[in-house]
Amino acid sequence: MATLEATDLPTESGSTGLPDFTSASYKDAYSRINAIVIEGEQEAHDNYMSIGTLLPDQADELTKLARMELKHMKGFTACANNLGVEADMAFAKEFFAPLHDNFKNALAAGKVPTCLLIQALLIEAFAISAYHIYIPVADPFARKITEGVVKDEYTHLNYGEVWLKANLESCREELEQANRDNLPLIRRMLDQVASDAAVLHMDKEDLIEDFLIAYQEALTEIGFSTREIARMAAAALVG
Ligand code: PL3
Ligand code: FE2
Ligand code: FE2
Repeated sequence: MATLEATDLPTESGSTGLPDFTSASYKDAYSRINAIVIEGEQEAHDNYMSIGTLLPDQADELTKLARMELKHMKGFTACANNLGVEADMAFAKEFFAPLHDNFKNALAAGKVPTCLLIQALLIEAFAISAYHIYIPVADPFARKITEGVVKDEYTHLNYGEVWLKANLESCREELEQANRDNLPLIRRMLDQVASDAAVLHMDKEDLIEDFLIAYQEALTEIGFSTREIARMAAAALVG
């Protein structure tokens, strides 16, 4: 019978059910997960500033959202410092590269709906799910910071919903195409982060479930039908 090596299992400290935040395996996984979060917050800042160049009358509002992202980035940087971990930023840049390229191309083509779908819907729903699942298993310092951040991320998701809802009839097809192009990337990113997340006691199925709830709720709010949403979600299976 195959046996699991003790080193393959997430470590635990005492009887709390929480991971051992001081173990080498925890710090190793945290160096990549934390870097992903820092890079994600930095790119979110840059993306909202970029969207503001396409929507000049929204620039002030978007600058406010962007500032919140920088605050998030600083908060998560403090989380790594607190644990004595150095974030692996090269890994994180590569992790985001495909999605980042799609955003850049959409921006260059002036495609506001695609930019908003990538940043305000997909990335924010991904962040919301990750932060939800992380909060109960985080160290006390990081938990407090993450609880504050997750509230802001709903504001960002809501910003995208409001704009896309108001413009749905002129951008329905673009959104369906943007979903086909980018949802498979999110699926791949979830797969890539799963083993490190497990070391932090974050479950992959929980992450997927929470992501799909946030994303589907957003699409419903924007005005897509149940059938259209099912078709859009299926893009993650075939992509
Ligand atoms: C936009 O506001 C934020 C974009 C961030 C993307 C987050 C990706 C999350 C990957 C899994 C992280 C678990 C949470 C750990 C926090 C240190
Ligand atoms: Fe953020
Ligand atoms: Fe955000």
